[in-house]
Amino acid sequence: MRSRPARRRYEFATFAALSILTCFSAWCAAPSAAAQERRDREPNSVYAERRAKLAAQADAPIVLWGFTGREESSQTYIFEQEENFYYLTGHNEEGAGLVLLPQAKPGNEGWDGPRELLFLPPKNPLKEKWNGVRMSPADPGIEARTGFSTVKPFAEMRATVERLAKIYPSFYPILPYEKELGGYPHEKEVVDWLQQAAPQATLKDIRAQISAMRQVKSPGEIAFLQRAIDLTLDSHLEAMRRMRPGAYEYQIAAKMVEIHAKGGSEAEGYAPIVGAGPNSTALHYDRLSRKIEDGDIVVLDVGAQFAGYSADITRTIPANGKFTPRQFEIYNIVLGAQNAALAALRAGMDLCQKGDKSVNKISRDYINSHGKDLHGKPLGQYYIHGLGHHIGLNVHDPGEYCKPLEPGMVVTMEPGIYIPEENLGVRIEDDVLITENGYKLLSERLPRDPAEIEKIMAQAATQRAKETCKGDD
Ligand SMILES: [Mn+2]
Repeated sequence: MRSRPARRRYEFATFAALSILTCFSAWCAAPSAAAQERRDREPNSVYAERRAKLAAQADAPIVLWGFTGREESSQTYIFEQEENFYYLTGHNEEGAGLVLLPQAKPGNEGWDGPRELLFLPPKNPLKEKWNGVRMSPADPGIEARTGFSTVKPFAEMRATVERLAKIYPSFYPILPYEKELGGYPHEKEVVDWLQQAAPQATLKDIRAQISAMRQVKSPGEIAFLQRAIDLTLDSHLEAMRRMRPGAYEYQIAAKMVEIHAKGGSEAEGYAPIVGAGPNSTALHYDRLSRKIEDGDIVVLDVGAQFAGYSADITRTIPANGKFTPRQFEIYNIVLGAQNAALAALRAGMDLCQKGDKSVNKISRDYINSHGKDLHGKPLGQYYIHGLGHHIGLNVHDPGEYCKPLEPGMVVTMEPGIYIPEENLGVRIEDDVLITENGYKLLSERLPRDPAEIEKIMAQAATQRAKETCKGDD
């Protein structure tokens, strides 16, 4: 699920305290690593290829900003780059800018400067004492490190745009969504700035072109997604083993987050959802405050992020290890709907609401033709969201639902039935790579079969009982 990621952060206070402490140590004199860089990223050549591919689709300069680092005032906020900017640069620090020129026209176009420019904030030793080391334009080897042959101080970005405005009648920023009132603040800020620097220029939107590229994943992106998914499968297996009446929802979530972090995940892909009993019917339930009761069904929608890429996995399990007959019935209808969609899934199909290519419709038809609610009505009315969405740098990556799926796309398959009247919600969510010949279930290792889930839970309960006995001796 999740429409926008609400990421869980480490405590800023601890982070700041550590920064201060390290400044008194020898590290302060000779800092070795940039604090914000990701542990893993793709090679610079991959980002450079993306920029070239994007620039080839534009007839005017593309002008983008990364996030400034002032996007959130929360004390637990840790910087994470604007996704489109990251996709094109692999740069994960605050206050950067990017200008990409279109392919040069034959003859003298009036510009003999570089065709790609990265702008970074200047070195600020005082700030670095608090926040750690950042890359800056004057750093030796900054070109090789960033993969840009031209790296300039951010303050020079405006003069560059002013010069370009004399040559090009238009620019390509990412325009704010019109449907949002005034647009997201970041996008609006860039556009305001651009209109001041180049008041005569026409602004065109580059969002669709970047979004289309982001939908088809590179081998490196697929590898990162698989890492995020593998950690998530580990945490879900552990949640199945630990689940029992008396535990609190947040305790289960905390264990899952710990497993992600231990395995190298830098953050959660989204705020964990662990919803027991009535909470199983709230799609994005995030209070996690309920003491799980005997007889509850528990929806666990929890996913790790690795190197910026988010898994999105949901399992639904019985709190006491055994589905009631009604829970079992509804679970199997959701599973049947997922299997029906998977059976038809391949390139060329889509996630549209309607149509004969829609795997979404296949899952909905299955749910409407199996089982009934307490009033004898079909269950489709309780399937209140779509079958799936793209995942990637955002857990809800860009992607048009009615566009045919292509090899290299990674989407979720997540039918669900939520019946508040019965305190019964079931969602099963897996992550799938579309391939040339069909699809690959990237989350296959995590059981979906209810008998298999009950077996894992029973084995863990036996083990727990043994350990309790030992403790008594
Ligand atoms: Mn999802």
